[in-house]
Amino acid sequence: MENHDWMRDLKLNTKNEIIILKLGGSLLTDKNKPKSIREDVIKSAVQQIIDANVKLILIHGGGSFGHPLAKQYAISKGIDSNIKNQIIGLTKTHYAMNELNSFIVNLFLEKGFPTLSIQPSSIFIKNSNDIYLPSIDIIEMALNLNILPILYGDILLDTQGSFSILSGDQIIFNLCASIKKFQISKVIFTMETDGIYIIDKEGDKNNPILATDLYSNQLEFLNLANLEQKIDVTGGIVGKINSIKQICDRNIPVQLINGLKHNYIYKSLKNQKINCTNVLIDS
Ligand code: IP8
Repeated sequence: MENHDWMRDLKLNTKNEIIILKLGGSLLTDKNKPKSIREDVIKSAVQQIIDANVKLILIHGGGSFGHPLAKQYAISKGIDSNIKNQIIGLTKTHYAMNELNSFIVNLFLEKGFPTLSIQPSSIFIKNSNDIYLPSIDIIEMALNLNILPILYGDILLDTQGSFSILSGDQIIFNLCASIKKFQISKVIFTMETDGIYIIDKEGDKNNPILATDLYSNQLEFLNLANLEQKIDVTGGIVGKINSIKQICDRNIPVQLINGLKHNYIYKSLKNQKINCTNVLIDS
């Protein structure tokens, strides 16, 4: 019999694994109408997370809550005295994100599921181009207590006397770099499509195909099909691919799934097979 490394198996099985799940803002809200919630979609996502009952960190995006205000007051460009009421616009953007977050947190509470809402603008700091997370302790302590930490795209204050927007994707990347007490088994991005669509070399431009399994080193060479930009102040599909690359550089696989498809969030959390884009780590 082959010499089996049981100790290694044991270590693998007892790993303290967590998943990071991002619910995209354009999935949760109607981007055509400011501050409009897609209640059925959010309720279904919350129920699937509760049913899956796995250790995770939940991040949600801004959609029609954060993005229109961030755009109106040019928050991501930083302080600008030419923009009337920009500081009040900054705080309005933060408040709008809190409103969306409270709606989600309340749904968990109604079902008796413990969550802790963590305001990213209170724990992240910007210094020039760098984003810092001085302490990960609160998040790790919540996970230890089996409380679901929920974070969201937010405003970001800068030590240089300015500010910016902190997207859910930037939060995820920082968490991947900072979490030490848990092993992140994968990051799931939930969107309104099945994943990344590409056009084959000789392929028909009008007939894009879903890239189901990709290696992270293929990401920069993709012939992307879904390039259309949304109202997103933080970057569309190209921005998403950059975030995925950074996560994969930390040896964490990424899955892009359709949050509108029946039970896909549940199935992804339970590692069941679904039609989606899997970004695997190249060896
Ligand atoms: O939707 C942006 O977060 P995202 C948050 O994850 C704001 O990019 C405040 C616009």
